[in-house]
Amino acid sequence: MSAALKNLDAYWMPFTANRDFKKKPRVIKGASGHFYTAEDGSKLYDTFSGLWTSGLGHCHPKIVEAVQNQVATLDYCMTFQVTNDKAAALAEKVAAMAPDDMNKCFFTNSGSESVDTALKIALAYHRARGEGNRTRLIGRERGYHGVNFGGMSVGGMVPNRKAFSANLIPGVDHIRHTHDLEHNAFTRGQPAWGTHLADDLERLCALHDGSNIAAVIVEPVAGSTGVLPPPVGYLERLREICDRHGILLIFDEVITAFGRLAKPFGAQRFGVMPDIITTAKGLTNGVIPMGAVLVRDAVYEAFMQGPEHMIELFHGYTYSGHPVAAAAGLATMGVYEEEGTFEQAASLEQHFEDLLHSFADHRHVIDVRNYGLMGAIEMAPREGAPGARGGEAHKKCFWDENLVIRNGMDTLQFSPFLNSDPDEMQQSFETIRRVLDTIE
Ligand code: PXG
Ligand code: PLP
Repeated sequence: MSAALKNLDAYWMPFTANRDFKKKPRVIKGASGHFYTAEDGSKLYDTFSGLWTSGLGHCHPKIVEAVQNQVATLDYCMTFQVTNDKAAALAEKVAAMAPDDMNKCFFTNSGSESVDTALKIALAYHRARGEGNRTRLIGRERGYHGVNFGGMSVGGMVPNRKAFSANLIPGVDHIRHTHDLEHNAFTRGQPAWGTHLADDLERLCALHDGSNIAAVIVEPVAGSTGVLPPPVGYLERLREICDRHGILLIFDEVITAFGRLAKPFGAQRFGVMPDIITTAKGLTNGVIPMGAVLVRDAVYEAFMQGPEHMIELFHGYTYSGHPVAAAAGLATMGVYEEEGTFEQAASLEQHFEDLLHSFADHRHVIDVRNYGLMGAIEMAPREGAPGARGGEAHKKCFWDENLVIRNGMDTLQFSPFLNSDPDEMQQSFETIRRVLDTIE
């Protein structure tokens, strides 16, 4: 490590095996396009677009320029009772990209904040309409909705919840997830089996009475848990059940928005209209932290009553609508349009799917899943050591092959750049196969 970085003692790294990492650290100090640069100057190809964040590649010159200009023009501006031109322009831009009558945009600083904001909007919406009895929130097993208390509670990631079990917010239930190897292994795209699992929601409506349920939150394609595309007709059925019972449907699109599914929003790809959409990540290409919650006109209008001088929603973050983040967001939306990024993402899907599914014959592999530019290769766990095989694959790629991949336990996840070079993509999968061949 460099002289300046003698060790990482002071640094408590997020979602990391700290002791293991610090035994043999390798720190990134730069990035450009599709590659990171390590401290020793070596270049690492990034198969994960940051952390699902950076679909346009790293240090895109147009976004860099916009951020540099903005930070020298208006570095910060309160957005409570005052606001700035960039936040206003980005809200207009993103609302215009959103489906149908989803025209209002509330800014946050991350996906976790977007989720907690959406849950609060859902609860306050029903109360504003005189249905304050609608307090229950429904999530899904294996769902990931960030790490704040609301999102953790509706989320279904067991290790993320385990230490906080007694303090999860009350009044939350979960429908089942849709992962079933017996029926769905090696499906390309949406599985045909599993649509009926949406009926779990009907069961919870019967149990609690639907009139007590405020909202259901799902990822259109579950990402963090290892890429679970929705069964054919599943999201449609959730929408129908929500309509029947007056429940708000929230799509958590922190991963699926902004081109990952070759459309501005997954809602458009699936043709299913939610009431609220949460976003982050691709909103600024990961350059500056920012999230946004989009709501349909009817949701917003429900709040716009009472005396006009009064605040309608007692919620907001110091950095909601930060001008530098918003400038990054505007530049990102500009590049998506100018470079035809979403069309480019669409044109890469078949190649990506074929590369992923070429692993179906590998001795370790028990499932391959994909949708849009989201993909996963699930390996069988090693006897008595779940996660070891995936961890070893990650380390070998990182250390021996200068390739950054992401593993959740024994599932390798892929989030290629929306503007990937097909040959680079192929090369990265050839490397991964070589690595998987060498590990037990
Ligand atoms: N909702 C969804 C659907 C997400 O994917 C969040 C909320 C939380 O966003 P923030 O910005 O607070 O992290 C996410 C984040 C992985 C991985 O390995 C995915 C996420 C975060 C960390 C790891 O797939 N997604
Ligand atoms: N804690 C204290 C003491 C604060 O004053 C504030 C904001 O003013 C917060 C927490 C919340 O911070 P943020 O708005 O950045 O989420």
